[in-house]
Amino acid sequence: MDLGRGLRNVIKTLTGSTIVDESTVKSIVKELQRVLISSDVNVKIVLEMSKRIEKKALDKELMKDLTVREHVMNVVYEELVELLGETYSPILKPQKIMLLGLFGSGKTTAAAKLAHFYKNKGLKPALIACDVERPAAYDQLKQLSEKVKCAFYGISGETDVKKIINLALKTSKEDVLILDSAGRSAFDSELTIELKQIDEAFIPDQKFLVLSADIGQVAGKQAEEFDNSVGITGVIVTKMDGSAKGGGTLSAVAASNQAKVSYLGHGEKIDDLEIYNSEKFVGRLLGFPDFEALIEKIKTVSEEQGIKEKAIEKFTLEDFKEQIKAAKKMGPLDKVFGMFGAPDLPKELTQQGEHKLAKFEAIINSMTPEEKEKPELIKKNKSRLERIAKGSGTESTEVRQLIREFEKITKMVNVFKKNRGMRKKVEKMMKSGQMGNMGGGFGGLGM
Ligand SMILES: Nc1nc2c(ncn2[C@@H]2O[C@H](COP(=O)(O)OP(=O)(O)O)[C@@H](O)[C@H]2O)c(=O)[nH]1
Ligand SMILES: [Mg+2]
Repeated sequence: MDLGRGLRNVIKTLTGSTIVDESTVKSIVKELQRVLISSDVNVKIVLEMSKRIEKKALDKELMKDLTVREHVMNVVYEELVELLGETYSPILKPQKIMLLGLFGSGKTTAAAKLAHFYKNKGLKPALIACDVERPAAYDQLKQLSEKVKCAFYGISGETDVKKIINLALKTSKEDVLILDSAGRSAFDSELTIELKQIDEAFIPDQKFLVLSADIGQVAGKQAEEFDNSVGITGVIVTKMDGSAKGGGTLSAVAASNQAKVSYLGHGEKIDDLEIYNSEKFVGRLLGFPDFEALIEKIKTVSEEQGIKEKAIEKFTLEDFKEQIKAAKKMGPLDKVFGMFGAPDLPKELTQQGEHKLAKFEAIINSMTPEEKEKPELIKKNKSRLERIAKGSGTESTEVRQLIREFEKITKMVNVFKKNRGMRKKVEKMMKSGQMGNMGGGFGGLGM
């Protein structure tokens, strides 16, 4: 199953390129469509996603430190995660788990796999046989419990699920109780009644719907039906080993919005279970083994970029307020700014007493977020001026004065920002600890 070869070849052509050009993006999208449609993903969904990928790949700004190839792959990845669902984090504490699903979907096998999984995580699992429809079900689960080497609860021949559950709840001492229920060949009211009985008697923390990967798009409807009957908290997709259609099942589950794909089963053995991981799955679907590493890199770069972008943001009144707060702790402002080599600071500001600074802070607190962003709104508007003055217990002349001073500061900050030499000097001082507690205070100045 190498669905992604075509896609890999197109993406390869991007190595070394420095711009994202339309024709390459188009051919990537075309290959991706082929991959997804042959994985039985709904055609309409694929076409919608294609449009989004094209637009995002061309519009989104290229992150610094990422190659064009990585940029495009990231866009594709984000959309595929949207399509196929996010990575699942299993709950690793004592709990009661109920498995539900139609005949042959892999419930009983999944019950044993989960028991094995939790056992490996250091918890004590137990299996409870509540498939009262098929006589052989009891033996099947009992044998599996021997393989896992875990506790087993059941009453051979019993048809009342409540009796079995009561026995298990009374006598078990294990941490993770995993209940296997009966299926049907199709969803019906009889099954609903039985599932509700189990739900009420067992009171599970988690209800996993077990679906076979080969059912494809029908998975969405099943997720809905089971969710409407007793509610589901997650989905286990089994038989991922035998079919190329896993994408169809996963995307249908994600699109149904009922619950997340939690685990994937890929074989008949008890250790053929994995936690659903979107990086891994998408990488495998597309045939990119290095996908996880790429996503890690992108996460790091975008975090750094986030910090950088914040640093060059516009200096706002909110920042100004933070500066005032910091200044109150630091002492006379002129001294502080003097150290930066900025002697031309407005005298009115540097000589403000503490009282004045406190007033300024109160004034800024009385502004709306929009006013803080655009103080020019206040300057020309008498009712705003008065409202802020009243709110902060000041005069409108004082509000005006604050805005004037803020404007002066903004100008100064802009000059400062442009002066790389000065910035370097400050950074060095901050690093060497000479500025001590001032570091935090001046971060917000956008330096
Ligand atoms: N290849 C493969 N077979 C599986 C997987 N899970 C279950 N099976 C097989 O599918 C059949 C039905 O599984 P079972 O657990 O009894 O389904 P149930 O009726 O829902 O309890 C059995 O033959 C299992 O061995 C899987 O992940 N991969
Ligand atoms: Mg079964």
